[in-house]
Amino acid sequence: MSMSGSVGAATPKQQELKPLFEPLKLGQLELPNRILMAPLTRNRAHADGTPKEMAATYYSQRASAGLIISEATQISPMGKGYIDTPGIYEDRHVEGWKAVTDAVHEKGGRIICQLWHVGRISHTSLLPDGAQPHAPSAIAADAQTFTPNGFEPTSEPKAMTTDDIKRTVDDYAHAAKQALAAGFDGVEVHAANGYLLDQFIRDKSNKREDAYGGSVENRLRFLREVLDGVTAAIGADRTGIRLSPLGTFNDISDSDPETTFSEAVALLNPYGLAYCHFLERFGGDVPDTDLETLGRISSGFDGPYIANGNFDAEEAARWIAKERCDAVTFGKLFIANPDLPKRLALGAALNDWNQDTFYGGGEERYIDYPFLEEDIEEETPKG
Ligand code: 8OZ
Repeated sequence: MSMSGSVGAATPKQQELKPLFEPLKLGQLELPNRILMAPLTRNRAHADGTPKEMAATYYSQRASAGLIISEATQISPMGKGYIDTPGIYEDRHVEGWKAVTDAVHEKGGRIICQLWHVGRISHTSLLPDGAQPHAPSAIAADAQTFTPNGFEPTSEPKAMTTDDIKRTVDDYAHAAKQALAAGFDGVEVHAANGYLLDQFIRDKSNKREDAYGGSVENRLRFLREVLDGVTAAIGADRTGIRLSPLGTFNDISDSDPETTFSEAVALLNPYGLAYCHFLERFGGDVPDTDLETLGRISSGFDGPYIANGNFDAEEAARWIAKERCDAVTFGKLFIANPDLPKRLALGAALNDWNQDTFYGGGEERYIDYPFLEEDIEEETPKG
């Protein structure tokens, strides 16, 4: 029996989606397609930050992605900002993640770990000994987080000392090594969405008067030190980065984002990173972003560029065909369709996602979204 879809001439739809199925090299990583799984917070880890067994099922079900970027994973106890997110600093975290990376590799996939420090987007109830969250400046975010008591406003942060900054840089490097020890194929430094690195970069949240604040160069100093630490620990060709130059999530903004992020991208170039990844659009009730500005900023990056933000497959293929990006990450589509590349290759229908089970919960709508075969079996009348 032959696979339908691989027989005969390609349909117009298959022709349109062809750019998604070209292989791509990102540093050390060789991807068989450009349909990547976005980092997705799911809040299903053990309270101590160790991934649960079902995470191995969840990620390995999605191993046909060109690349899986893990959910945001804290680099230290101070990096945590939400209930039941995973960590990658303790050896027990490494053991837990090893089961995940092994399962993905057994299915022929690739997975990297997104390294996360939330900074001021946290709550004292989530931090060691009820500590105040760390931030560039002692300015609370007008934002909420979910804690053991439900949604709560984020706590008043304290301005990090230079010793705090040094320790945090070391925590990033340590976490990167732990990620490789856990079998990840690399890491993505999360410098987006109003978390710690982004808080240093943008001038709404960084009012420091020392070497880490003021000029754009100074606001980028912490990012530079983190990248120095991470790339020295595991190599630039296993390190990617995620930025959200026009994002406003978590009460963040910059008075001149094009200058700030063009300089950020110029800073990245000499490292020879595996890739740069932007959130370009945010969906929901967030106003449309200026895609032209984002295109100018991202085109300053010398290496592979990955776009994210509510793409459907057709639009992703068009962006790749016109070289606006090299690959696209899909979030909600991968939550609901573990076999997304196959469905797109065959022009098959897509499952809908259930928003109520994105954050927290158990196996339901985590590891039970149907594969194509199951759909067909269910829908084919028996006898
Ligand atoms: C949604 C809920 C909690 C965290 C991000 C890590 O925005 C997140 C996140 C998203 O990058």
